[in-house]
Amino acid sequence: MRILILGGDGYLGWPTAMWFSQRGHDVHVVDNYLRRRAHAEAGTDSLTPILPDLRARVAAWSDVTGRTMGVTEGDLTDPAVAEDVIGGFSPDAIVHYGEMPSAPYSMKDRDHAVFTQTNNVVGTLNVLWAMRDLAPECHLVKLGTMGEYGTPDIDIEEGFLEIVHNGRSDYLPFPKVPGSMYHLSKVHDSHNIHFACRVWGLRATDLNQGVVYGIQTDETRLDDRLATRFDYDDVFGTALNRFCVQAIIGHPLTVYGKGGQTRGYLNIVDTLQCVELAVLNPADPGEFRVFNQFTEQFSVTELAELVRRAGAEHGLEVSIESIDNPRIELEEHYYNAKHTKLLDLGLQPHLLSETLVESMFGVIERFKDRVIADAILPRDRWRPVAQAPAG
Ligand code: NAD
Ligand code: USQ
Repeated sequence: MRILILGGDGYLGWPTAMWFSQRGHDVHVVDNYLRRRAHAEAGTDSLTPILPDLRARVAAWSDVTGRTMGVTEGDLTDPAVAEDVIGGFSPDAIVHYGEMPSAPYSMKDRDHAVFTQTNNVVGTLNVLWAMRDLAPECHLVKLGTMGEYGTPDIDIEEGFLEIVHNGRSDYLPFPKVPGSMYHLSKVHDSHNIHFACRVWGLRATDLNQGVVYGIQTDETRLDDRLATRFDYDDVFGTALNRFCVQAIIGHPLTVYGKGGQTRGYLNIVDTLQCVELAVLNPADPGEFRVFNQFTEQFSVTELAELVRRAGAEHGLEVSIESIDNPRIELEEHYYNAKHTKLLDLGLQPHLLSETLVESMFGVIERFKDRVIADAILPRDRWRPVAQAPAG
């Protein structure tokens, strides 16, 4: 198949591009290096050293495997970029990772919030219009997030919910009550994509993905030059990845508030499997499918305890510290989200274990001299100054 990977320079996009290329697909990657620029501006960096740009990465990929990929360095918010690449490459499937993915980044201040929503919503609109006019048969596989649903006090369904109201019933999108300006951008995307399917007959799968952890995939292991980025800082690092780095450098694990915040999680190798399952089993024309993409749910405290146990196995003394929550979110809540559709398609989950965490420790230890310790503790608070706790 001809597969276009938007955001192909990112944590998930680069391993996905290699995964499909290794399996004989014709792959083209697009990125504008937003993630790299955001790190440069903040004085942070990936723990794993990565090659300077996509051209260098693709050259290394060719060197190691004899396979190649097309590259476009461009911004999806520019309609000409979306049109040129979608019209020129004529993809069978578009895997769309190309957005700003961080909740803390989107909540820093007004400018970051406006940028996040503009970047994500406009980029996706440009993709939808280019698909409508230039590739109407193509299947869009869009990375959304479990955070679109928020933490409602009822079970979370996979995208849609049967609602009975005043004696009538309908099958409608599940209510979305997200927890950040970033997560909101994904809700806006979902509505726009659903609209494009209903009105123009496009086909799309919205992957409501949980929090991803892990560093290595079969392809990154082939050669150090094929490594994907791995972030542990307060803005772009995600919970388990951060905790693993903290354990290795002897920093107390930073549980925000009471630690009862519960989310769906999955291994990066399962992201690749899920995306492949979605691509190989496309939605029908006019269909907007939603899959909840995670394998297990954990509270933050459960994750921290697991990392502490894995640390003990590894000879590390790991402490856990509850710190003032920089975010505004429920710290104790009900959470039960369905996630059967990808299992029905054949997903074989790689579940979280102390052994897996120890294998992450092994990679992190190799690069621990690169850790920027100042970037561990949260530097921004979401609460407006007027609402900050006294003292
Ligand atoms: P990432 O930042 O590493 O990857 C996104 C890539 O898209 C970056 O390389 C960035 O430069 C590029 N990009 C952003 N805006 C662009 C634009 N306007 N034009 C072209 N390229 C652009 O993030 P990631 O962790 O790999 O996440 C990938 C996708 O998956 C994101 O959409 C994110 O919201 C979603 N997601 C991630 C996780 C996770 O835990 N990592 C969980 C759920 C969903
Ligand atoms: N948390 C801590 N300590 C930390 C870091 C995080 O307690 O050091 C807590 C957060 O407060 C939150 C939970 O852990 O309650 C998850 O935070 P996170 O930073 O790991 O994940 P999140 O902000 O939700 O965002 C990440 C990705 C995003 C994706 C989302 C999936 O950055 O792209 O959309 O996971 S989900 O969480 O399902 O919405």
